[in-house]
Amino acid sequence: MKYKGIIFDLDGVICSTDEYHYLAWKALADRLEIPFDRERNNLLRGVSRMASLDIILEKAEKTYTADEKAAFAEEKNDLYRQLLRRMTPDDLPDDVKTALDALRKAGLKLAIGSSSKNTPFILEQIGLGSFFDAVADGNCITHSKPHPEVFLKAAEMLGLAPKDCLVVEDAHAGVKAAVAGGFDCAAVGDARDDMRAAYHLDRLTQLIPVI
Ligand code: B16
Ligand code: MG
Repeated sequence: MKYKGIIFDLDGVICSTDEYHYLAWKALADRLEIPFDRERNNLLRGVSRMASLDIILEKAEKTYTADEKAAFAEEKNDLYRQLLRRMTPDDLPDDVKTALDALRKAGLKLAIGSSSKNTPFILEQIGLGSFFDAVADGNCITHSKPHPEVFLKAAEMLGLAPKDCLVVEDAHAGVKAAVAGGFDCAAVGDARDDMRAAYHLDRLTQLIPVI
């Protein structure tokens, strides 16, 4: 086999929480009368909560204090978590489930590498709370993507070198992070055509012939 482990991004790769991020940021931006649409939302993929807020506030007409910004981030996260509460194992797409089961059966170690501090909650909601061999997330890093820290941490938790792991990402910031860390990357979704990725996939089951 070409790889010993696969590190999956969470939002936008394993499940569609990216839509919930959009709805929660959109509600905040509307309240503050700041222009925000799906195109700008794509800039937030893989980027930490506070860095995402800074990108949104670039379009604001006034500047905000650190305390105001902390309150905005909390307001967005509260709304986002209300939306996450609706998720169930039915929100795990069939194609993702089939791919995860086939890759595990093939003997690969499987990990999550996500910028999200809500990762443990999301994995519980979709029935994958104890599925992965390692989970590196926003709670255990100091630099968010495009810094490679989260993927390096996941590889270390798996006991594997970056060259033996494939990263699966939907964000340009995530593809950049993977390549910076010395990983091959399979790009899906919004980042599918990112030229820095080694593979460009429409569905996760397309990983099976790649490995
Ligand atoms: P939270 P990923 C990222 O997750 C999201 O893509 C990004 O939009 C979000 O701002 C970030 O997590 C932080 O999420 O507010 O839940 O800590 O794509 O790296 O799995
Ligand atoms: Mg993502």
